[in-house]
Amino acid sequence: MDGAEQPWTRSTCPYCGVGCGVLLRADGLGGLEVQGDAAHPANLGRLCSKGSALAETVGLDHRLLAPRVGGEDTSWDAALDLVAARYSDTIARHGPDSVAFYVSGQLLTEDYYVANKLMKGFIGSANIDTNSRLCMASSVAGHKRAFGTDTVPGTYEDIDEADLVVLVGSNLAWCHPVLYQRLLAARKKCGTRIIVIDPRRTASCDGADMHLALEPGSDVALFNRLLAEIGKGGAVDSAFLAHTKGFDAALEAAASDDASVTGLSEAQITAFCHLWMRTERVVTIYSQGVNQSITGSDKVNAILNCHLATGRIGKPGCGPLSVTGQPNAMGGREVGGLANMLACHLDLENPDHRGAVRSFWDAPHMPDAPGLKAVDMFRAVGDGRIKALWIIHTNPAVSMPEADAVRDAIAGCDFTVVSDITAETDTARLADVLLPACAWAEKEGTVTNSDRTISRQRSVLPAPGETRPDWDILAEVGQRMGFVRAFDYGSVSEIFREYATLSGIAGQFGRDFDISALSGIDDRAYDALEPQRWPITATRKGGRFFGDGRFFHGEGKARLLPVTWRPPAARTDPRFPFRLNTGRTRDQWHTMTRTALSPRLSAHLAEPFLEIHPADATRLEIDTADLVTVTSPTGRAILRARVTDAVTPGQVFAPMHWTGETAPSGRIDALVAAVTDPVSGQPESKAGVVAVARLDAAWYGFAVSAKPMALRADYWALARTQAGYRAELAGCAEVADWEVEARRLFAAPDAAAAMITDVHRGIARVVLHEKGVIAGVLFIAPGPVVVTRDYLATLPGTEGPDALTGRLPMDVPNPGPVLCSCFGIGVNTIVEAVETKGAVSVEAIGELLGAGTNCGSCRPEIAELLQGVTTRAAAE
Ligand SMILES: Nc1nc2c(c(=O)[nH]1)N[C@H]1C(S)=C(S)[C@@H](COP(=O)(O)OP(=O)(O)OC[C@H]3O[C@@H](n4cnc5c(=O)[nH]c(N)nc54)[C@H](O)[C@@H]3O)O[C@H]1N2
Ligand SMILES: Nc1nc2c(c(=O)[nH]1)N[C@H]1C(S)=C(S)[C@@H](COP(=O)(O)OP(=O)(O)OC[C@H]3O[C@@H](n4cnc5c(=O)[nH]c(N)nc54)[C@H](O)[C@@H]3O)O[C@H]1N2
Ligand code: SF4
Ligand SMILES: [Mo]
Repeated sequence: MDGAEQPWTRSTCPYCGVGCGVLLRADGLGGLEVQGDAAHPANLGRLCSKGSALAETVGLDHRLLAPRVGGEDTSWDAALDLVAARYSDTIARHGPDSVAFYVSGQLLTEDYYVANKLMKGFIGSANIDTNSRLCMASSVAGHKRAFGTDTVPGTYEDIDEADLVVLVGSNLAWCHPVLYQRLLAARKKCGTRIIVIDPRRTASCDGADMHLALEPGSDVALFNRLLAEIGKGGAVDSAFLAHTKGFDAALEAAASDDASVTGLSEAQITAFCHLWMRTERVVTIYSQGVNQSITGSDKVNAILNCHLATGRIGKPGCGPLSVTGQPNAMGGREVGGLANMLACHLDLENPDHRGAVRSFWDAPHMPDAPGLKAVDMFRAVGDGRIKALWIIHTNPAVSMPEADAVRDAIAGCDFTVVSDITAETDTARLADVLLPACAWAEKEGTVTNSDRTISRQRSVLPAPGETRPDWDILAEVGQRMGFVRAFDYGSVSEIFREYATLSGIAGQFGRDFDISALSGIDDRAYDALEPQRWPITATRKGGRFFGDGRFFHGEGKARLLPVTWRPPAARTDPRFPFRLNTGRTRDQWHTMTRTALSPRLSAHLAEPFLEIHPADATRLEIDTADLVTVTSPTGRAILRARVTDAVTPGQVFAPMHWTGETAPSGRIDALVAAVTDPVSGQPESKAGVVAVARLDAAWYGFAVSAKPMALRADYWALARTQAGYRAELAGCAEVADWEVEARRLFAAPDAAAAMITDVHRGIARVVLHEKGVIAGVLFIAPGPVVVTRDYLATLPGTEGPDALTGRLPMDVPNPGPVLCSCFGIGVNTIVEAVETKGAVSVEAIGELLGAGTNCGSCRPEIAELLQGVTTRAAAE
């Protein structure tokens, strides 16, 4: 097959909630070509570093290709019969609430619909919850309290048209990079002001007009001050207020709150309030710094209060915009994936809604009370109330708070099923039954992004091995449990039609989510479905909500809510003196099962780290690149120290990505307490408390190899490279013989060894050659290993004459750590361009080197580097 002659297929990126359109083409060799889709309204052709590297993540070597029971490959029939029998049997003996599904905002809408129908309609329990509980639950709760429904009012075009964009608890530059680039483009064109509200300085602060580094968890107090000022300062829109209730009570609560808990100066607070009030067209974008808090729902309502009081909602360039994290977080909300909702924004606890869904599904029994929310669900797994658990498309043994306890709970569950694309995850390793799912480019369906745009995912690669789409696996189990007719789906489009029809019933109840105009689409029209924003009815298509003042509470009015600040659940004390903040890095996706396959993406930040302020580091005698132990009341981690004033004293930040597969001591959720917002049930993943100390390591190591390594050390972190693998290591006990250890590590007992050792200085270097080329290189030092890592990483598979020196030959320039992952351009190359070639702007560097000109995700970092270099030059 000649790849070049294949037509491009339009699909959607499987990562973040921006929902970028991609063009895909199979290369005929099992691989994929990927481009941005210029015709998709979310990205107009742009992709970020993760989207650009998608082709590097579709290989099959890590894939789960057949069902497994008890670790042995088996047939689909055997595996599905077992799952159905164990579920039916458990329900018969212990009732429907003794079983559960834990699913994901990365499932396609059709997968999600089937899972929800099976649990709520046919098993008769509401024990289906999703990782969106860790992500969007507070926004859902806030929206429902304010609007009467879970609606995102605005659109991405509002970002283009706004005069002020406020980012609250959102590192948009790294987590929604294409939207961030869109914001920067708007700023370039019309001077949009940007305010970032985040306890730490992030890449999103680069170029912002104001960064308010507020105390963690104090957002309610800040927005309450804003509301109080709005009340005083005449920014109230009285005509719009007629469409709302609760203004006086909300204002009274706001006025009683104390903005000093934000830790911001009066001048900062006043400047923020004035800019916000003076600017009519303001969009407030918020994300996990808002949602992942025990006051997450209140934070959301404090923000919504300000938009409602000023009528800045549902109009061009105005409004609150909760950006969704996962590609189908929004679709999951629409389809009723959370334990307290029904499909199409219908309410589980409303008897009319329940009755309508039940008769539509012809369901035997429907639960009338919400099921267990994620944290409670895993507690129930732990104490034996849940006896059968099916985990689909998520990795809770890593991503749930108190992850060690969750891991133990899953391991101890009577019967655990995991559907995944790989068996190599912390969760999959605990499963009794492992079901192989088709991956992103192999399956069909729809997703909804942050601005309600529904897009198609389309398959371009054949389903490898025995893999099947998630909806198909779920429907098969439903049928084998005896619900033959309800789950007799022949295709994904059939599920979509059923769902669209149900949304029409929701529409008759006056719900916002109505796509009933699509209920009759045939397979061809479904195949050709263009990206479009809901609602999609005979009379209405897309657009904004609420500009007309019509809301979804009883009398059609919105609610302003009286809220007041509460501190995070955990308090720092002398035993745990630091506030632990957690979040994301630019080039990794969650638990790294896909992005870590890409050498390019792995080059950005290759191991788990802890950002700590220089003052704290000095006090604790921690140097940059030291390893530190981080201890909380629930767990312990070892991380690499990154000494930086991006965090304020007393606060530390760690990424969420590393796992038992990539860095077992870096599982940060082991340290996060499972405390939740009482309204939304969302855990407080951003405000733990920890102690930090320098690790008393006997040795530090750095290794590169052609094949996977047999890593065994107190600390290790593994990453892919173009030539194979690289690993950071450290141990607290002396090692007697480094050659023996290297042979074990690289599984190369007969390799030829070249070595340098200096026992007194604690230095060892071992290079192993097999068949004349390097199989592995191990460098050991008493402290953090100083070596040109990027050079060493190129050596496996080469003759590598200079390997023992660890230094580049004189004629090879050292590019330094990779900053631009699209073009693989390192820090040193950029610095050189600034210092010797006069490239003094991000644009000039782009013209000279290409860096930052593809996805743009690294532009904030280039700007920061540039500033550092030019400041240094000025000082010299
Ligand atoms: N590269 C990358 N992109 C992603 C993902 C990924 O894994 N990798 N995941 C996707 C998903 S599912 C999600 S949910 C989104 C998340 O996207 P974001 O929410 O933007 O990302 P986070 O890094 O989790 O957190 C955002 C910021 O909240 C700040 N914060 C912490 N506490 C507070 C507080 O009390 N108040 C305020 N105002 N801010 C606070 C943190 O310092 C952090 O910078 O990203 C999506 N995009
Ligand atoms: N400390 C801390 N913890 C957090 C957060 C935080 O900010 N801080 N953020 C939270 C948030 S917002 C989120 S969204 C969660 C995310 O956390 P998770 O959902 O646990 O993380 P993922 O790595 O996205 O897990 C997806 C799994 O699905 C598998 N998979 C991929 N494609 C398919 C498919 O097509 N079908 C099936 N069946 N499986 C597939 C992947 O291999 C992977 O194992 O983490 C939460 N945890
Ligand atoms: S911004 Fe990046 S990760 Fe998000 S959808 Fe677009 S290409 Fe994918
Ligand atoms: Mo998320």
